Amino acid sequence: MPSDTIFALATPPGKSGVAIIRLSGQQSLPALRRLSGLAPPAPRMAQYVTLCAQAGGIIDRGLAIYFKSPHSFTGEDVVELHIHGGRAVIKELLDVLGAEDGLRPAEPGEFSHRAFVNGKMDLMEAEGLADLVDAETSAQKTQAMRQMQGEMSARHEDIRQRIVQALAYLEAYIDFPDEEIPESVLAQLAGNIKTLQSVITGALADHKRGERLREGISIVILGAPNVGKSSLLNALAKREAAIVSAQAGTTRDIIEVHMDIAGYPVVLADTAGLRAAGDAIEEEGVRRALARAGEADIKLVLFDGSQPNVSDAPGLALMDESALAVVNKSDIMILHDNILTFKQKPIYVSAKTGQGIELLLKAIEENILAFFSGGSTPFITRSRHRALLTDAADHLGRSLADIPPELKCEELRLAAQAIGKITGKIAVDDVLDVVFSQFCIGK
Ligand SMILES: Nc1nc2c(ncn2[C@@H]2O[C@H](COP(=O)(O)OP(=O)(O)OP(=O)(O)O)[C@@H](O)[C@H]2O)c(=O)[nH]1
Ligand SMILES: [Mg+2]
Repeated sequence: MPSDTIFALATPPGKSGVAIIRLSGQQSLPALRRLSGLAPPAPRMAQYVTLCAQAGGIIDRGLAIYFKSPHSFTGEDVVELHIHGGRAVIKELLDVLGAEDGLRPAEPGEFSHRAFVNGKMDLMEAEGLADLVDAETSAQKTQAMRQMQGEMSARHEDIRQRIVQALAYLEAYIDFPDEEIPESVLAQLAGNIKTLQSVITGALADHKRGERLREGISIVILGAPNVGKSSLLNALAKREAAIVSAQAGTTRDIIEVHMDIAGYPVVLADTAGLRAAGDAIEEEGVRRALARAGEADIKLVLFDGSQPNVSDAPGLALMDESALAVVNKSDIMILHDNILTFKQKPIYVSAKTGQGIELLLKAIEENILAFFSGGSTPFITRSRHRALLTDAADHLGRSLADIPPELKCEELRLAAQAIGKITGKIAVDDVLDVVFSQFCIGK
Protein backbone atom coordinates (compact mmCIF):
# COMPACT_ATOMS: atom_id res chain seq x y z
CA MET A 1 0.00 0.00 0.00
CA PRO A 2 1.45 3.38 -0.90
CA SER A 3 2.19 5.57 2.08
CA ASP A 4 0.62 8.98 2.67
CA THR A 5 2.06 11.98 0.98
CA ILE A 6 3.79 14.16 3.53
CA PHE A 7 4.91 17.77 3.47
CA ALA A 8 6.92 20.09 5.67
CA LEU A 9 8.89 23.28 5.69
CA ALA A 10 12.48 22.24 4.96
CA THR A 11 14.04 25.59 5.82
CA PRO A 12 14.00 27.15 9.32
CA PRO A 13 10.74 28.76 10.40
CA GLY A 14 10.74 32.54 10.42
CA LYS A 15 11.68 35.20 7.90
CA SER A 16 14.07 34.41 5.05
CA GLY A 17 14.58 35.32 1.40
CA VAL A 18 13.45 31.93 0.23
CA ALA A 19 11.65 29.13 2.04
CA ILE A 20 11.40 25.59 0.76
CA ILE A 21 8.42 23.35 1.36
CA ARG A 22 9.02 19.75 0.47
CA LEU A 23 6.42 17.11 -0.43
CA SER A 24 7.08 13.39 -0.67
CA GLY A 25 4.77 10.65 -1.88
CA GLN A 26 2.49 9.80 -4.77
CA GLN A 27 0.23 12.81 -4.30
CA SER A 28 3.10 15.31 -4.57
CA LEU A 29 2.81 15.84 -8.30
CA PRO A 30 -1.02 15.92 -8.48
CA ALA A 31 -0.99 18.46 -5.65
CA LEU A 32 1.48 20.64 -7.55
CA ARG A 33 -0.65 20.39 -10.68
CA ARG A 34 -3.75 21.48 -8.76
CA LEU A 35 -1.98 24.40 -7.10
CA SER A 36 -0.14 25.66 -10.22
CA GLY A 37 -2.69 24.77 -12.89
CA LEU A 38 0.21 23.75 -15.14
CA ALA A 39 1.34 20.48 -16.69
CA PRO A 40 3.94 18.93 -14.39
CA PRO A 41 7.53 20.07 -14.90
CA ALA A 42 10.17 17.71 -16.27
CA PRO A 43 12.10 16.02 -13.46
CA ARG A 44 14.88 18.14 -11.96
CA MET A 45 13.93 21.22 -13.96
CA ALA A 46 12.93 24.38 -12.16
CA GLN A 47 9.50 25.60 -13.23
CA TYR A 48 8.23 29.09 -12.46
CA VAL A 49 4.77 28.71 -10.97
CA THR A 50 1.98 30.76 -9.51
CA LEU A 51 0.52 28.81 -6.63
CA CYS A 52 -3.20 29.34 -6.08
CA ALA A 53 -5.58 27.99 -3.49
CA GLN A 54 -8.58 26.04 -4.84
CA ALA A 55 -10.70 29.02 -3.84
CA GLY A 56 -8.77 31.11 -6.35
CA GLY A 57 -6.52 33.47 -4.38
CA ILE A 58 -2.81 33.63 -5.20
CA ILE A 59 -0.66 32.20 -2.44
CA ASP A 60 2.73 33.08 -3.95
CA ARG A 61 4.87 32.86 -7.05
CA GLY A 62 7.98 30.72 -6.92
CA LEU A 63 9.84 27.73 -8.27
CA ALA A 64 8.75 24.11 -8.32
CA ILE A 65 11.19 21.25 -8.78
CA TYR A 66 10.06 17.68 -9.27
CA PHE A 67 12.28 14.72 -8.34
CA LYS A 68 10.87 11.56 -9.87
CA SER A 69 10.92 8.36 -7.83
CA PRO A 70 13.33 6.68 -7.19
CA HIS A 71 15.80 9.50 -7.87
CA SER A 72 14.93 11.64 -4.89
CA PHE A 73 15.98 12.09 -1.29
CA THR A 74 13.22 9.80 0.01
CA GLY A 75 13.10 7.53 -3.03
CA GLU A 76 9.46 8.61 -3.56
CA ASP A 77 8.14 11.31 -5.87
CA VAL A 78 9.31 14.55 -4.29
CA VAL A 79 8.27 18.12 -5.08
CA GLU A 80 10.10 21.13 -3.71
CA LEU A 81 8.33 24.47 -3.66
CA HIS A 82 10.71 27.43 -3.36
CA ILE A 83 8.61 30.34 -2.19
CA HIS A 84 9.17 33.68 -0.49
CA GLY A 85 10.22 33.14 3.10
CA GLY A 86 7.66 35.31 4.86
CA ARG A 87 5.70 33.88 7.76
CA ALA A 88 2.30 34.61 6.21
CA VAL A 89 3.26 33.07 2.84
CA ILE A 90 4.61 29.95 4.48
CA LYS A 91 1.60 29.57 6.76
CA GLU A 92 -0.86 30.00 3.91
CA LEU A 93 0.83 27.41 1.71
CA LEU A 94 1.12 24.93 4.59
CA ASP A 95 -2.59 25.43 5.36
CA VAL A 96 -3.57 24.91 1.74
CA LEU A 97 -1.43 21.78 1.45
CA GLY A 98 -2.98 20.43 4.65
CA ALA A 99 -6.42 20.80 3.12
CA GLU A 100 -5.42 18.83 -0.01
CA ASP A 101 -6.64 15.24 -0.28
CA GLY A 102 -4.10 12.62 0.72
CA LEU A 103 -1.60 15.11 2.11
CA ARG A 104 -0.59 15.50 5.72
CA PRO A 105 2.19 17.28 7.65
CA ALA A 106 5.32 15.17 8.16
CA GLU A 107 6.30 13.80 11.56
CA PRO A 108 9.80 14.62 12.86
CA GLY A 109 12.38 12.68 10.84
CA GLU A 110 9.78 11.23 8.48
CA PHE A 111 11.56 12.22 5.25
CA SER A 112 14.76 10.54 6.44
CA HIS A 113 12.78 7.55 7.69
CA ARG A 114 11.33 7.07 4.22
CA ALA A 115 14.80 7.45 2.69
CA PHE A 116 15.96 4.66 5.00
CA VAL A 117 12.98 2.41 4.24
CA ASN A 118 13.56 2.91 0.51
CA GLY A 119 17.22 1.99 0.83
CA LYS A 120 18.54 5.50 0.17
CA MET A 121 20.68 5.40 3.29
CA ASP A 122 21.30 3.14 6.26
CA LEU A 123 20.73 4.04 9.89
CA MET A 124 24.24 5.26 10.58
CA GLU A 125 24.16 7.44 7.49
CA ALA A 126 20.81 8.86 8.61
CA GLU A 127 22.33 9.67 12.00
CA GLY A 128 25.27 11.25 10.19
CA LEU A 129 22.85 13.46 8.29
CA ALA A 130 21.20 14.54 11.55
CA ASP A 131 24.65 15.30 12.99
CA LEU A 132 25.59 17.30 9.91
CA VAL A 133 22.54 19.49 10.35
CA ASP A 134 23.44 19.94 14.03
CA ALA A 135 27.20 20.41 13.46
CA GLU A 136 28.48 23.69 14.85
CA THR A 137 32.23 23.33 14.47
CA SER A 138 34.36 22.21 11.55
CA ALA A 139 35.57 19.01 13.24
CA GLN A 140 31.96 18.03 14.00
CA LYS A 141 31.06 18.65 10.40
CA THR A 142 33.92 16.48 9.12
CA GLN A 143 32.90 13.60 11.36
CA ALA A 144 29.23 13.91 10.38
CA MET A 145 30.18 13.89 6.69
CA ARG A 146 32.25 10.74 7.13
CA GLN A 147 29.31 9.07 8.81
CA MET A 148 26.74 10.34 6.35
CA GLN A 149 28.77 9.17 3.39
CA GLY A 150 28.90 5.65 4.72
CA GLU A 151 32.51 5.40 5.87
CA MET A 152 31.52 4.24 9.35
CA SER A 153 28.75 1.98 8.09
CA ALA A 154 31.30 0.26 5.85
CA ARG A 155 33.54 -0.52 8.80
CA HIS A 156 30.67 -2.01 10.78
CA GLU A 157 29.40 -3.90 7.78
CA ASP A 158 32.85 -5.39 7.24
CA ILE A 159 32.88 -6.72 10.81
CA ARG A 160 29.34 -8.04 10.46
CA GLN A 161 30.15 -9.87 7.27
CA ARG A 162 33.19 -11.46 8.80
CA ILE A 163 31.06 -12.71 11.69
CA VAL A 164 28.48 -14.05 9.25
CA GLN A 165 31.27 -15.81 7.39
CA ALA A 166 32.48 -17.48 10.59
CA LEU A 167 28.90 -18.46 11.30
CA ALA A 168 28.53 -20.01 7.85
CA TYR A 169 31.65 -22.14 8.38
CA LEU A 170 30.44 -23.34 11.73
CA GLU A 171 27.00 -24.18 10.38
CA ALA A 172 28.58 -26.15 7.57
CA TYR A 173 30.57 -28.06 10.17
CA ILE A 174 27.34 -28.93 12.01
CA ASP A 175 25.29 -29.74 8.91
CA PHE A 176 27.85 -31.98 7.31
CA PRO A 177 29.31 -34.00 10.16
CA ASP A 178 30.41 -36.71 7.76
CA GLU A 179 32.55 -34.38 5.69
CA GLU A 180 36.02 -34.47 7.02
CA ILE A 181 36.50 -30.95 8.27
CA PRO A 182 39.87 -30.95 9.94
CA GLU A 183 40.23 -29.73 13.50
CA SER A 184 42.63 -27.09 12.24
CA VAL A 185 39.71 -25.38 10.49
CA LEU A 186 37.95 -25.00 13.84
CA ALA A 187 41.09 -23.63 15.42
CA GLN A 188 41.42 -21.15 12.59
CA LEU A 189 37.80 -20.15 13.05
CA ALA A 190 38.39 -19.48 16.73
CA GLY A 191 41.41 -17.42 15.72
CA ASN A 192 39.30 -15.35 13.34
CA ILE A 193 36.67 -14.75 16.00
CA LYS A 194 39.34 -13.65 18.46
CA THR A 195 40.66 -11.21 15.85
CA LEU A 196 37.19 -9.80 15.33
CA GLN A 197 36.72 -9.51 19.05
CA SER A 198 39.90 -7.51 19.37
CA VAL A 199 38.94 -5.29 16.44
CA ILE A 200 35.74 -4.45 18.33
CA THR A 201 37.38 -3.97 21.72
CA GLY A 202 39.99 -1.81 19.99
CA ALA A 203 37.22 0.34 18.53
CA LEU A 204 35.55 0.58 21.95
CA ALA A 205 38.80 1.75 23.56
CA ASP A 206 38.71 5.04 21.66
CA HIS A 207 38.26 7.25 24.75
CA LYS A 208 34.82 8.07 23.33
CA ARG A 209 36.42 10.49 20.90
CA GLY A 210 33.58 10.17 18.38
CA GLU A 211 30.91 10.82 21.01
CA ARG A 212 32.96 13.66 22.49
CA LEU A 213 33.14 15.31 19.12
CA ARG A 214 29.36 15.13 18.75
CA GLU A 215 28.57 16.28 22.25
CA GLY A 216 31.48 18.57 23.09
CA ILE A 217 34.67 18.09 25.06
CA SER A 218 34.08 18.66 28.73
CA ILE A 219 36.44 21.13 30.40
CA VAL A 220 35.89 22.07 34.02
CA ILE A 221 37.39 24.89 36.09
CA LEU A 222 38.09 23.88 39.69
CA GLY A 223 39.73 25.41 42.73
CA ALA A 224 39.27 27.02 46.14
CA PRO A 225 36.66 29.78 46.60
CA ASN A 226 37.60 33.22 45.29
CA VAL A 227 40.58 32.12 43.20
CA GLY A 228 38.84 33.60 40.14
CA LYS A 229 37.15 30.59 38.52
CA SER A 230 34.13 32.53 37.35
CA SER A 231 36.37 35.36 36.18
CA LEU A 232 38.41 32.86 34.18
CA LEU A 233 35.29 31.36 32.59
CA ASN A 234 34.21 34.84 31.52
CA ALA A 235 37.68 35.66 30.19
CA LEU A 236 37.84 32.45 28.14
CA ALA A 237 34.29 32.79 26.85
CA LYS A 238 34.74 36.54 26.25
CA ARG A 239 31.42 37.35 27.90
CA GLU A 240 30.01 37.82 31.38
CA ALA A 241 28.39 34.41 31.69
CA ALA A 242 29.05 33.85 35.41
CA ILE A 243 28.66 36.15 38.41
CA VAL A 244 31.97 37.38 39.84
CA SER A 245 32.25 38.80 43.33
CA ALA A 246 34.82 39.35 46.06
CA GLN A 247 32.71 37.19 48.35
CA ALA A 248 33.96 33.63 48.68
CA GLY A 249 31.32 31.04 47.80
CA THR A 250 29.59 33.03 45.07
CA THR A 251 29.14 30.25 42.52
CA ARG A 252 26.92 27.35 43.58
CA ASP A 253 25.49 25.77 40.46
CA ILE A 254 27.57 24.65 37.51
CA ILE A 255 27.66 27.35 34.83
CA GLU A 256 28.30 26.11 31.31
CA VAL A 257 29.39 27.94 28.18
CA HIS A 258 29.79 26.42 24.73
CA MET A 259 32.92 27.32 22.80
CA ASP A 260 34.67 26.45 19.57
CA ILE A 261 38.37 25.87 20.17
CA ALA A 262 40.37 25.09 17.03
CA GLY A 263 37.25 23.71 15.36
CA TYR A 264 36.38 21.42 18.27
CA PRO A 265 33.24 21.89 20.34
CA VAL A 266 33.91 22.54 24.01
CA VAL A 267 31.59 22.71 26.99
CA LEU A 268 33.41 24.81 29.58
CA ALA A 269 32.06 24.62 33.13
CA ASP A 270 32.55 26.91 36.11
CA THR A 271 32.02 25.29 39.52
CA ALA A 272 31.58 26.12 43.19
CA GLY A 273 34.79 26.79 45.14
CA LEU A 274 36.09 23.71 46.91
CA ARG A 275 35.99 24.04 50.68
CA ALA A 276 34.38 22.48 53.72
CA ALA A 277 31.17 24.23 52.93
CA GLY A 278 29.27 26.77 54.95
CA ASP A 279 25.70 25.72 54.21
CA ALA A 280 23.74 22.93 52.56
CA ILE A 281 23.48 24.71 49.20
CA GLU A 282 27.20 25.30 48.99
CA GLU A 283 27.82 21.71 50.05
CA GLU A 284 25.68 20.54 47.14
CA GLY A 285 27.63 22.88 44.85
CA VAL A 286 30.92 21.32 45.97
CA ARG A 287 29.47 17.85 45.45
CA ARG A 288 28.47 18.78 41.89
CA ALA A 289 31.87 20.32 41.21
CA LEU A 290 33.65 17.13 42.24
CA ALA A 291 31.23 14.97 40.25
CA ARG A 292 31.86 17.07 37.15
CA ALA A 293 35.62 16.87 37.78
CA GLY A 294 35.31 13.09 37.64
CA GLU A 295 33.66 13.15 34.20
CA ALA A 296 35.69 15.95 32.64
CA ASP A 297 38.09 15.42 29.77
CA ILE A 298 40.28 18.31 30.83
CA LYS A 299 40.48 19.95 34.26
CA LEU A 300 41.70 23.49 34.74
CA VAL A 301 42.82 23.55 38.36
CA LEU A 302 43.02 27.14 39.40
CA PHE A 303 45.20 28.64 42.14
CA ASP A 304 45.28 32.16 43.52
CA GLY A 305 48.70 33.69 42.90
CA SER A 306 47.99 36.53 45.31
CA GLN A 307 47.74 34.17 48.26
CA PRO A 308 50.75 32.91 50.17
CA ASN A 309 49.58 29.33 50.80
CA VAL A 310 48.99 28.12 47.28
CA SER A 311 50.57 24.76 47.90
CA ASP A 312 47.89 23.91 50.51
CA ALA A 313 45.09 24.63 48.07
CA PRO A 314 42.31 22.02 47.77
CA GLY A 315 42.83 21.87 44.00
CA LEU A 316 46.13 20.06 44.50
CA ALA A 317 44.33 16.81 45.18
CA LEU A 318 42.74 17.04 41.72
CA MET A 319 45.98 17.32 39.82
CA ASP A 320 46.36 14.35 37.50
CA GLU A 321 47.29 13.77 33.87
CA SER A 322 44.05 15.35 32.64
CA ALA A 323 44.66 18.53 34.67
CA LEU A 324 46.31 21.80 33.74
CA ALA A 325 47.61 23.88 36.65
CA VAL A 326 46.66 27.52 36.25
CA VAL A 327 47.78 30.29 38.59
CA ASN A 328 45.44 33.28 38.44
CA LYS A 329 45.78 36.89 39.56
CA SER A 330 49.23 37.19 38.05
CA ASP A 331 48.65 40.96 38.11
CA ILE A 332 48.88 40.98 41.91
CA MET A 333 51.05 37.95 42.37
CA ILE A 334 53.04 37.78 45.58
CA LEU A 335 54.93 34.57 45.00
CA HIS A 336 56.88 33.97 41.88
CA ASP A 337 59.07 30.95 41.39
CA ASN A 338 58.32 27.41 42.47
CA ILE A 339 55.21 28.23 44.37
CA LEU A 340 53.77 24.99 43.18
CA THR A 341 55.40 21.65 43.39
CA PHE A 342 53.76 20.18 40.29
CA LYS A 343 55.49 18.04 37.78
CA GLN A 344 54.11 20.27 35.04
CA LYS A 345 54.77 23.97 34.88
CA PRO A 346 51.73 26.04 35.80
CA ILE A 347 50.32 28.56 33.38
CA TYR A 348 50.15 32.08 34.81
CA VAL A 349 47.13 34.18 33.89
CA SER A 350 45.19 37.18 35.02
CA ALA A 351 41.49 36.81 34.40
CA LYS A 352 41.24 40.48 35.23
CA THR A 353 43.77 41.94 32.77
CA GLY A 354 43.61 39.12 30.23
CA GLN A 355 47.31 38.46 30.56
CA GLY A 356 48.20 34.83 29.75
CA ILE A 357 44.68 33.94 28.57
CA GLU A 358 45.87 33.38 25.00
CA LEU A 359 48.62 31.11 26.28
CA LEU A 360 46.11 29.14 28.32
CA LEU A 361 43.84 28.78 25.29
CA LYS A 362 46.81 27.51 23.31
CA ALA A 363 47.56 24.93 26.02
CA ILE A 364 43.91 23.83 26.04
CA GLU A 365 44.01 23.56 22.26
CA GLU A 366 47.11 21.36 22.42
CA ASN A 367 45.38 19.08 24.92
CA ILE A 368 42.32 18.82 22.71
CA LEU A 369 44.40 18.06 19.63
CA ALA A 370 46.35 15.42 21.56
CA PHE A 371 43.07 13.89 22.73
CA PHE A 372 41.70 13.62 19.20
CA SER A 373 44.90 12.60 17.46
CA GLY A 374 45.57 9.64 19.76
CA GLY A 375 44.83 6.31 18.08
CA SER A 376 42.93 5.57 14.90
CA THR A 377 39.95 7.53 13.65
CA PRO A 378 36.97 6.61 15.82
CA PHE A 379 33.91 5.10 14.24
CA ILE A 380 31.57 5.19 17.21
CA THR A 381 29.69 8.47 17.52
CA ARG A 382 26.76 7.57 19.78
CA SER A 383 26.21 5.56 22.93
CA ARG A 384 23.74 3.50 20.86
CA HIS A 385 26.63 2.25 18.72
CA ARG A 386 28.82 1.66 21.76
CA ALA A 387 26.18 -0.43 23.56
CA LEU A 388 25.58 -2.62 20.50
CA LEU A 389 29.28 -3.11 19.80
CA THR A 390 29.80 -4.08 23.44
CA ASP A 391 26.99 -6.62 23.04
CA ALA A 392 28.60 -7.99 19.91
CA ALA A 393 31.98 -8.37 21.63
CA ASP A 394 30.30 -10.18 24.54
CA HIS A 395 28.59 -12.64 22.21
CA LEU A 396 31.82 -13.27 20.34
CA GLY A 397 33.51 -13.93 23.68
CA ARG A 398 30.80 -16.39 24.67
CA SER A 399 31.04 -18.17 21.33
CA LEU A 400 34.65 -18.99 22.16
CA ALA A 401 33.70 -20.77 25.41
CA ASP A 402 33.66 -24.53 25.59
CA ILE A 403 30.04 -24.95 24.46
CA PRO A 404 28.37 -27.12 21.79
CA PRO A 405 28.72 -25.85 18.21
CA GLU A 406 24.98 -25.09 17.98
CA LEU A 407 25.28 -22.68 20.89
CA LYS A 408 28.40 -21.15 19.37
CA CYS A 409 26.36 -20.51 16.23
CA GLU A 410 23.67 -18.81 18.24
CA GLU A 411 26.21 -16.51 19.89
CA LEU A 412 27.67 -15.60 16.50
CA ARG A 413 24.20 -14.91 15.15
CA LEU A 414 23.48 -12.58 18.09
CA ALA A 415 26.82 -10.84 17.57
CA ALA A 416 26.07 -10.25 13.87
CA GLN A 417 22.59 -9.04 14.78
CA ALA A 418 23.92 -6.53 17.30
CA ILE A 419 26.18 -5.01 14.64
CA GLY A 420 23.36 -5.14 12.10
CA LYS A 421 21.26 -3.02 14.43
CA ILE A 422 23.88 -0.26 14.27
CA THR A 423 23.58 0.21 10.53
CA GLY A 424 20.03 -1.12 10.22
CA LYS A 425 20.99 -4.06 8.05
CA ILE A 426 18.33 -6.21 9.75
CA ALA A 427 14.71 -5.63 10.74
CA VAL A 428 14.97 -3.16 13.54
CA ASP A 429 11.60 -1.45 13.93
CA ASP A 430 12.18 -0.81 17.60
CA VAL A 431 15.46 0.97 17.06
CA LEU A 432 14.06 2.95 14.13
CA ASP A 433 11.68 4.89 16.32
CA VAL A 434 14.47 5.79 18.69
CA VAL A 435 16.71 7.03 15.88
CA PHE A 436 14.21 9.00 13.82
CA SER A 437 12.33 10.60 16.69
CA GLN A 438 15.50 12.61 17.37
CA PHE A 439 15.16 14.33 14.01
CA CYS A 440 13.34 17.58 13.55
CA ILE A 441 10.35 18.01 11.29
CA GLY A 442 11.18 18.53 7.64
CA LYS A 443 14.27 16.37 7.63
N1 LIG B 1 43.46 41.28 40.74
C1 LIG B 1 42.77 40.28 40.25
N2 LIG B 1 41.56 39.96 40.77
C2 LIG B 1 40.88 38.93 40.27
C3 LIG B 1 41.37 38.18 39.19
N3 LIG B 1 40.47 37.20 38.90
C4 LIG B 1 39.45 37.36 39.77
N4 LIG B 1 39.70 38.39 40.60
C5 LIG B 1 38.85 38.87 41.70
O1 LIG B 1 38.73 37.82 42.64
C6 LIG B 1 37.43 37.82 43.22
C7 LIG B 1 36.78 36.46 43.07
O2 LIG B 1 36.55 36.21 41.68
P1 LIG B 1 35.53 35.11 41.20
O3 LIG B 1 35.75 34.94 39.73
O4 LIG B 1 34.16 35.39 41.66
O5 LIG B 1 36.13 33.85 41.97
P2 LIG B 1 35.54 32.37 42.05
O6 LIG B 1 36.71 31.45 42.11
O7 LIG B 1 34.56 32.13 40.98
O8 LIG B 1 34.84 32.39 43.46
P3 LIG B 1 33.66 31.45 44.03
O9 LIG B 1 32.58 31.39 43.01
O10 LIG B 1 33.22 32.16 45.25
O11 LIG B 1 34.28 30.14 44.32
C8 LIG B 1 36.67 38.94 42.54
O12 LIG B 1 36.69 40.06 43.34
C9 LIG B 1 37.43 39.16 41.25
O13 LIG B 1 37.31 40.47 40.75
C10 LIG B 1 42.65 38.54 38.64
O14 LIG B 1 43.17 37.95 37.69
N5 LIG B 1 43.28 39.59 39.21
MG1 LIG C 1 32.59 31.67 41.01
